[in-house]
Amino acid sequence: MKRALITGITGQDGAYLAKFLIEKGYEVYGIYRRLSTPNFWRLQYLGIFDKINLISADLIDEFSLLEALKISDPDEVYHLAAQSFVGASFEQAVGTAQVTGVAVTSMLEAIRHYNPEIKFYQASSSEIYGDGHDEILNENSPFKPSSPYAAAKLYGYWITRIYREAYDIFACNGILFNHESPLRGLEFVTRKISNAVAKIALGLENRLLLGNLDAKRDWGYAPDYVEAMYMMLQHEVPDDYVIATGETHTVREFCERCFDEVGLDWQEHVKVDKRFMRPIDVNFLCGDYTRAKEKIGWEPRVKFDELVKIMVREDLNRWERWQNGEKFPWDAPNHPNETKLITRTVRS
Ligand code: NDP
Ligand code: GDR
Repeated sequence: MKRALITGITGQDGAYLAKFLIEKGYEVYGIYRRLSTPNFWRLQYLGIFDKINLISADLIDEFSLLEALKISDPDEVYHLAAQSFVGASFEQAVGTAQVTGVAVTSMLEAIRHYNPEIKFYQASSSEIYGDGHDEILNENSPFKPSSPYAAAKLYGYWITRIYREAYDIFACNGILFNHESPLRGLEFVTRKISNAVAKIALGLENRLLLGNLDAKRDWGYAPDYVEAMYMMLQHEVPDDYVIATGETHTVREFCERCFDEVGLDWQEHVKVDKRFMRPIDVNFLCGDYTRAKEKIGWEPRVKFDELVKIMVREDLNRWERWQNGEKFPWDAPNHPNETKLITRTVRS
C-alpha cells in the first residue's frame, strides 16, 4: 500500500486530495497545526476524517516537518499548506514569505535528509504570472508576481526546480489556476458570492459588498485539479504543468451567473466597496493546459457554468438545512460579516 503525506490537509485541496488518494488505496497522513478551535470540518464533511492519520506539525518548525516524514514514511509528499489568501499577504507580508515561500525549502530539505526517493508535489500558482498579461499563459510565459503571496510562490517554484536539478529529487510544480468548490474558504471571491447569493435568496441577507469586478480569472473545479497533482507524480519524469480550463470570466460575470441561478438581479444587491480592492491586483489570468493534456492525460471536466451551479446549489442546500435546524460540519454560520474583519491597505 502506498503512503502519502499531505501538508494543508485541512484546506480545500487537502481534503479533496485526501479523499481521492484514499479511494486509490493509499494510506493517507496529513499534518495539521494546533489551533484553539479544531478545524477538521472539510474532512468531516467529505466523510473521511476517521480514515486519515493526523500528525501535528507547523510549516515554521522544520523539525516538526522532518518528524512528520519519519512518522509517515511516505512515497509521495503533497505540499499544499500555505498562507493562501492573496489579500492577507499584503497585511502579513513577512509571515507569508516564511510560510508560503521559505517553508517549501524546509520541506525539501527534510526530504533530502530523510529519503530523497520521496516524490514531491509543490502547490505552485498562476499568481506567479502576475498582472500585465492579456495572452493565454503556459509553462514558458514570463513571471512577474504582483503580491507578497505571488513572490513567495515564485520562490517556492524555483526552489522546487533547484532541488530537482541539484539533487535529482522527483519534484513537480503544479501551476494551478484558480479552482473552487463548496469547500472553498469564505474569503475567496467565488464562495463569498455563492454563500451571499444563497443567503439573499432565502431572505437572510440583502446585499453583497465586493471589490474589483473587472478582474478576470480562469476558474476550475477543485476535485478535478487534485487529480492532476496525483497524475504528475505518476509520470516517468518530473516536470512543471499548467492546470487550467482555458476559459476566463470576470468577477462580474461570476456574480451575474450566481444571481441568475436563484432568479435574482445581481445589480439590485451588489455594491462595490473600496475596502475589498487590493493595492495591486491581477486583472487577467487564463491558462493553456496543453502540456498536462499531452504528457499526463489530464483535462478539466467541470467548466464555468457547471461550477456556478454546483457552488450556489450547495450553499443554498446548506442554509436551507440550517433553517430546518439541522447540524452538520460547515463553516458559514460561524463566519463573521467580512466588513468586521477588513483592515487591509486600500488602493487609493
Ligand atoms: P487553503 O487556504 O484552503 O488551505 C491552506 C492549508 O494550509 C490549510 O490546511 C492550512 O491549515 C494550512 N496552513 C497554513 N499555514 C500553515 C502553517 N503555518 N503550518 C501548517 N499548515 C498551515 O488553500 P487551498 O486548499 O485552496 O490551496 C492549497 C494550496 O494550493 C495552497 O498552497 C495555495 O496557495 C495553492 N493554490 C491554490 C489555488 C486555488 O485556487 N485554490 C490555486 C493555486 C495554488 P489551517 O486549516 O490550520 O489554516
Ligand atoms: P485570487 O482569489 O486572489 O485569484 O487567489 P480571490 O478569489 O481572492 O480573488 C479573485 C479576484 O476577485 C477579486 N475580488 C475579490 N476578491 C475577494 N477575495 N473578495 C472580494 O470581495 C473581491 N472582489 C473582487 C480580487 O481582487 C481578485 O482579482 C486565489 C487563491 O486561491 C490563491 O491561493 C491562488 O494561488 C490563486 O487563486 C490562483
